[in-house]
Formats: sequence, structure tokens, C-alpha cells
Amino acid sequence: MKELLFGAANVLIYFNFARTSEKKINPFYYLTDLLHNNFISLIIYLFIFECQNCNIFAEVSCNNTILIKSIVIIPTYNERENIERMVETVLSYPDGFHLLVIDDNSPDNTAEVIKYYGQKFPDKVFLIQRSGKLGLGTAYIAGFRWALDRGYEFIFEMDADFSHSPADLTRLLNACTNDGVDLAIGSRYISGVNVVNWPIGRILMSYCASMYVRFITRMPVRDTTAGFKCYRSKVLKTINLDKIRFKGYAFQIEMKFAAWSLGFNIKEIPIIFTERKLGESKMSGGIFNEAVWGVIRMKIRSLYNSYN
Ligand SMILES: Nc1nc2c(ncn2[C@@H]2O[C@H](COP(=O)(O)OP(=O)(O)OP(=O)(O)O)[C@@H](O)[C@H]2O)c(=O)[nH]1
Ligand SMILES: [Mg+2]
Repeated sequence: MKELLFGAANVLIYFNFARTSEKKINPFYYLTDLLHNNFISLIIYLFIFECQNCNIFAEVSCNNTILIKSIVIIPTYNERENIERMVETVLSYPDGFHLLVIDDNSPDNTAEVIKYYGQKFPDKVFLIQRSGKLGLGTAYIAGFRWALDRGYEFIFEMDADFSHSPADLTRLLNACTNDGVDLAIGSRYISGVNVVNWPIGRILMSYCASMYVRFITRMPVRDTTAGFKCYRSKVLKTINLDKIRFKGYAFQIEMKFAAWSLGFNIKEIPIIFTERKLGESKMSGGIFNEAVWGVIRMKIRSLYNSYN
């Protein structure tokens, strides 16, 4: 679209230039005539400049509906069994989601699948391959920086294992585009407990962890550990990502806390969370320790150090 308008403006200028040159008139008249004739091109240039500022040229689909640039970031470690179906599913939606996978050199060669799709859809599927298992938090931060550098307006976090249903991406996007939300969270605990196939012990642990975080931070979010989100780019631009301390799963808590501390509008959207069917969990006991003490430290730090 942008290229088309640029082309039209340039063709207009070229013809007007040729026409004005033919007239062999005095230099002052020549200049004013040139400006006058190229007025339309000038307007087109201004229009392109304005639209670029508000990201309107992000992507235009073949049926000419303007789609705003959105990208789904998925960190992976040994997700070969899930990733192929996940890529196919995300690409099948009419919202035009792009996909960025951050793979930590998975021994099961998850990255090979993404490379295949990257070649098939070079404008839509991207891969960042890191040297080893460096943690979920650092994977997302690498992905955020990558997406911001490329002008994405809506940036999603989602697991590879279908615990988060990709069909809910559109609901999170709608909350941000229609309801003016800055951070939409796919929440398990906003309308009861919407978790399928987790043992009761795990549900209790997750629910109590959320209560604990709410109690310490005073943040009005019910599912504080949720990892299914849609950020408006301005949230990630405002948060100084260098100040995010958590490297593992508690990163999810800190990102919400940072967005809330900076006054962004957060909304929880009820989702149904389903236990993974394929592949293995990467959860470990260390995650628990990181969160228990880390949340208290995070709250104390926030009293004298802001996140921007
Ligand atoms: N790049 C990267 N991805 C990771 C790392 N740890 C976990 N992941 C991915 O992060 C997502 C969430 O991890 P899961 O193991 O599903 O953790 P969970 O959803 O909290 O727990 P379960 O699904 O119950 O096992 C998945 O897509 C994982 O493959 C990591 O160190 N690096
Ligand atoms: Mg999972």
C-alpha cells in the first residue's frame, strides 16, 4: 500500500517535471509552477508520513482490510510435538498474527520445525535461536526487543503447549483494540477456577501463589502468574526491560507488576487453561523459591526505584 502511494506520487512528480521543463520559462515562475503542479504529490507524501507514525501501514491483507501489526511470541524448550500444530493454528486466523519463536537450542530440534516454516512464510514466522536454556523471562525479553525494533503494535505472550488456547488470541486482541486496554491478561481465576486436568495440588499452589502476590504487591490482578497476554507496544516501550530481574517463571509476575506500577490499564479476560497433552513440563522447585522471596524484594525495590 505504502509502496503503491509512493510510486503514484513519484510518477506524478516525474510527469509534472517533464511538462514544466518543456515550457522554458523564467526560473521564478518555473519553481512556483513546479510546486503548484506537484501539490497532490506533496499531500500524498504528508499522508504517508502521518500514517507511518500511527502504524497504519503495518499490514494490509489481500481483501484490503487494514490489519494492525501483531506478533505472538512463543518461548520453546523441547516442544517439537506441539510446535508444528501451533504454527499452523496461529497462522490460520484472519487477524494476521505473526509468530516469533525463541528456542533455547532444544535437544529435540524444535528449531528445525520453525526454520521450515520460516522458509515457507518468511514474512510471518521468525526464529531466535539461543545457545542454551537461559530461562523463560530472558527469552521473552529478547522477543520483546526484537518485536519493538520491528514496529509491532500488539505483542503477545503464549506457551507452546496449547495450555493457552490460540483461539483466545483474538479475544485478548479485541480487549486492546476495542476497549482501550494496554495489557490484556488471559486469566484462569477471574470467573472461578478455569483449569482443566491439573491435579488439585497444582491448582491450589497456583491459586495460593496468586493470592500471595496480590497480598504482598497490592496489585489488583487475580491471575498474577498468568503467561498468556497481549501488550500494547507502548507498555513494553515504557518499561525499562533492563530493570526486570526475574529470569524464570516469576518474570510473569514482575511484568504485570511493572505495567501496573506505571499506571497502565490492565484487564483480565477469562480463559480456560488446559494441562499440556504432549511434551514435558519445565517447572521446577527453584521457581517457587525465586518467587517467594523475589516478590518481597520486588515490592521493596519498587518503593524507591520505578520501572521506567
Ligand atoms: N526459550 C525457552 N522456553 C522455555 C524455557 N522454559 C520453558 N519454556 C517454554 O515456556 C513455555 C511454558 O513452559 P511449560 O513447561 O509449559 O510451563 P508451564 O506452562 O508453567 O507448566 P506445564 O505446562 O504444566 O508444564 C513452554 O512453551 C516452554 O517450552 C526456557 O528456559 N527457554
Ligand atoms: Mg505449559
